[in-house]
Parts: sequence; structure tokens; C-alpha cells
Amino acid sequence: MRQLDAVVVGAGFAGLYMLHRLRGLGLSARVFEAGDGIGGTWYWNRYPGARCDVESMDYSYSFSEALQQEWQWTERYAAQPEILKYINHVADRFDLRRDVQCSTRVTSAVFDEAAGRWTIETDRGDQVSARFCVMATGCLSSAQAPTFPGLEGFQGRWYHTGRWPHEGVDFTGQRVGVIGTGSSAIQSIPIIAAQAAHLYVFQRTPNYSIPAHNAPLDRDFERRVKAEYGEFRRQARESRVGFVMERNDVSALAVPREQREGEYEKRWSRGGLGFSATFADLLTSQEANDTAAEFFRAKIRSLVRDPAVADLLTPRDYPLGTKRLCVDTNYYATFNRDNVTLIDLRKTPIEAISPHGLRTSEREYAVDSLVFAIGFDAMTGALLGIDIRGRAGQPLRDKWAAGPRTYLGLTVAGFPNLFMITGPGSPSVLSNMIVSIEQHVDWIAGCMTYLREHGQATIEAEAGAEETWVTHVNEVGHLTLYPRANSWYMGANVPGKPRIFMPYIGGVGTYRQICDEVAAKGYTGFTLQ
Ligand code: NA7
Repeated sequence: MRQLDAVVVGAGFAGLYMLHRLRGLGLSARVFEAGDGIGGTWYWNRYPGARCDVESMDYSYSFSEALQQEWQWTERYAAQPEILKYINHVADRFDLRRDVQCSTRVTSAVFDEAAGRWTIETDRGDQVSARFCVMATGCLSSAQAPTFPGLEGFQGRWYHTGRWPHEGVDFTGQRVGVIGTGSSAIQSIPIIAAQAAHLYVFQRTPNYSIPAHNAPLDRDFERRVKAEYGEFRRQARESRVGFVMERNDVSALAVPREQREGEYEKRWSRGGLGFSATFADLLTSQEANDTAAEFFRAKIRSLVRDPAVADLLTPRDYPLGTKRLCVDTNYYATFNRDNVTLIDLRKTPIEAISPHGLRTSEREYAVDSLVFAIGFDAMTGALLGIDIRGRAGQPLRDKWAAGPRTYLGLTVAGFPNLFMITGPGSPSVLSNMIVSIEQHVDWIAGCMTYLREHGQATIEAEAGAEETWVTHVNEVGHLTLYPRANSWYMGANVPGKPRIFMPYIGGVGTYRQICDEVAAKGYTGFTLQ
């Protein structure tokens, strides 16, 4: 069996940077990637309009000054092809490809207690032994398969936004049905509507969406950032969400109505995720949140001509921001087009896919193509898709049967030398993923160095430390409004999945401090052997 220092699972932003750091430590490593190419999220999600909702100058690696100076983004928010080009550039620039094996899915990772090593197997018959196993499997990588009855007999073409064909899809002249109205749907609907003869949007839950106001990247802004990129990154690392947004320490309820509306209007016209920081308590006070939600509702009414359609597009039963805020280009206005119809699945649920369309409890809609924008088994799906077994052969699937349990979102008690990058219990999806990825990778690399310097073979989270962390993550989550939504943060979008608020909402900067302190004190909460 091939012996390695480390196996990394996944060649997205996390896996590639991990590989780079492992090389720097002089460790042998192999990256296994299920896709036929590198890029993770940005390899798979090629649907029309796919674009990052974090701004380009923030959503990039900071580990190399030369890299961040030489790369030029074209837009305020980078589109998927440009991000994929960037990550491929990084792979070439740092000569990463020779240790990446694509088209290979890791099927199992089993800890051999006697040897203190992991045995990793793939669907291509690889079997390797590694001291460390690093899961860089992504938080939104396990696409939910559509399970609607009758799909197998559908005579048209169907697609999942998270598994989009590489050659693209031309919907010109077609009748198209989009199922779902999350981020992926909200980005793709305006583009599909412009191509299709008719677009039917099947909505279960309306979302809050704010305009991106995307534009060519302001070159002055770029120059200013690049002149002080180090400082820009430092602030991002210490911020709450991994990029700096103008914060306001005032309660939404502490200012007069006109002033409040003025603040919302300002943020709305700036666009993007910064809206949720308009006031300090939008995500902790229902009453404060109501004022922001009401502002959105009025916007929807003003943007959508047909009051009945506007009404249907209006979210009412969960607080703004407790499902990820969507960032769009022309989403609401698309419903003013004559060739777009919105269908309320709450009133008329999908009964089946028929050979030529989709049947709700009310009627049949004839379509040529179906687009499933139905999301992911978030945060745990990709990890539990691999048969991971720790001490005494304990499957991670069993350990997490009632929800994920981690120490710092990085490690699991009973699974020595196994690391997760942006695992559940870390800020991950509530943050700029690249900032969180770099923080985790750096922490893991630091930990490996410490083990080497102290002659230790393994590191393992203590059960007590894990328990304390899980409780803390849960407590902090419940200080916010997040648990009030049926979101994928809560596991609520996957039937049968335990309802637990999975990410850590204590803030990126605070979380970094906690992790650094654990390391500085000789890895408190861990057993080193
Ligand atoms: P999301 O945000 O999970 O959205 C999925 C959408 O699909 C959402 O509107 C769901 O409605 C809907 N959905 C899911 N299953 C069904 C079924 N069975 N029937 C009808 N409608 C369904 O996934 P996205 O890909 O859009 O975005 C994921 C993240 O990627 C996003 O937050 C960004 O961070 C990037 P529901 O709300 O569950 O009622």
C-alpha cells in the first residue's frame, strides 16, 4: 500500500491550499478529487448566472502577495468562469496539479488504531495509507438528487444547478420549469427567462433577495486595495464574516422611522450582503428584523407589477437573513415578463413529473426542460457520503446520527489525525469561505508542525472539549434568529436530517482567536500521543 504523510479529499479552494501548505512542510500528499477537474464548487456550479456573492477583491487567496497583486478581476462580483480560471491559474502557478488525482471519489477512510494511520480507498481502486486525512470536501457540494415521482419517465431534458453540463445549455425557444427559488435559482432565472419561450418558476418558499449592482471592477478601488492588501486582509480576518462591511452598533429600534428607512435605502442601493449589518440587532431581535423585512416587502411590491405575483414573492414566515440572503441581478423584475409564470407550491404541491411536464395538485405544465435548483445536503452531506471510521471502527455516520459533533469544527473525538476544513461547528458558510479556508488550513499546518517538533504521532479531540464546543455553538446560535427558519443551516431542507444549527455564529475574528489560543496553549482540549 502506498504510504503518504497526508491525503486530502477535494481539490477546491480548501484542498489546493492545503496541498500547498503540506508541500511547504515537506510532507508527501495526494489530493483525490471526484470531479474531472479542480475547482470544487466553481467546477460544478456552472448554471447560467452563477456568480459569487462576496466581492472579488475579498474572495481570493491571501497567502501569496505576488498572486494577489498580479491577478486582475474584471467585475465587482466574479462570475463562475472567472473564479474557475483563477483557481486553475493558482494550481499552475504553484505547480499543484502533479499531486491531484481527478475523477476519483474517496469512498472510505478508516483509522487503523494499531498503526495510528488512515487507510483511504477510492472508487478507482486506490488504497493508500496516510498519517493525516484532511477533508476538504466543501459545505455545499453534495447536491440533493431530485426524487419526484415520474422523473425517470420524463421525455425532456433535466438539469441540477449544482451539476450543470460543461457545454452549457441553450434554452432558446423552450418551455422551461425551474424548481426552487434559492440563490442558484435566483441567479439563473433572469437569464433562463431571457432565452426561454416560457419559464415556469415553481416556488415553495420565497426568499429575500437584494440587488448585486454588479459592474466592472472599479480600477481605483482595485489600486487602493492592492496598495494595502495586507491591511485589507487583516481587517477581513478579524471581522465578523470574513470581509469588512460597514457596521452599525445601533439598534434598528433606536432611531426614528425615516432615519431607519434612509439607512436601509442606502444599503439597498449599494447592494450585496452588507445589508444585514445595517443595524446591530437585525439578526438577534425579531422586532428589529421586522423593520428590515418590511422594507424588503415594500421593495418587492414596487418592483413587481402584478400585486398577486408580488405577494407570492414576499417572504413572511421567517426573519430576513436567517436563510442566506440572496444577491441578484434583475430577479424580481423578471416576474414582469410576459413569458414568466410563478407557481405557488405551498398551495398546489408537485404531485409528479409526467412524460412531458410537471403536474401539481392543480394542473399539468408542459415543459421541454426542467431545472432543479433544489440545493444541497449542506455541511455534513459530503462528509457522511464517505464511509469514515475512527477508533474501534466507529462510523462517523453513527457518531453524527443526531447531528454533527465536532471540536472547533476542525476535528472529531474518536477520529485522531482527521481534520475537516470549514467543518460544521466553524463559521464556514456564514463567512467569506476563502478567509475561513485559509484560517483552517494554516491552523492545521501549524498543528502538524507542532506534532513534529514535539515528537507526537497523533492529535485527537477530547470528548469533553467536543461536548463543550457543541454546547457553545448551539447556545450562540440560539441567541440569534437563525433557528427560526427552515434553512439548510438547520438541516431542514433534507428530509429526516437532524435539526441543528450547524455553523458557528460567534464571528470569524472571535473564532480565529479561540483557535489560536487553543494552539498557543499547547492544544488544549486535545490529547497528543
Ligand atoms: P437552496 O438555497 O437550498 O435553495 C433550494 C431551493 O429549492 C429552495 O427554494 C427550496 O425551497 C427548493 N426546494 C428544495 N427541495 C424542493 C422540493 N422537493 N420541492 C420544491 N422546492 C424544493 O440552494 P441553492 O443551490 O439555491 O443555494 C445554496 C447556497 O449556495 C446558497 O445559499 C449560497 O450560499 C450558495 P424551501 O426553501 O426548502 O422551501
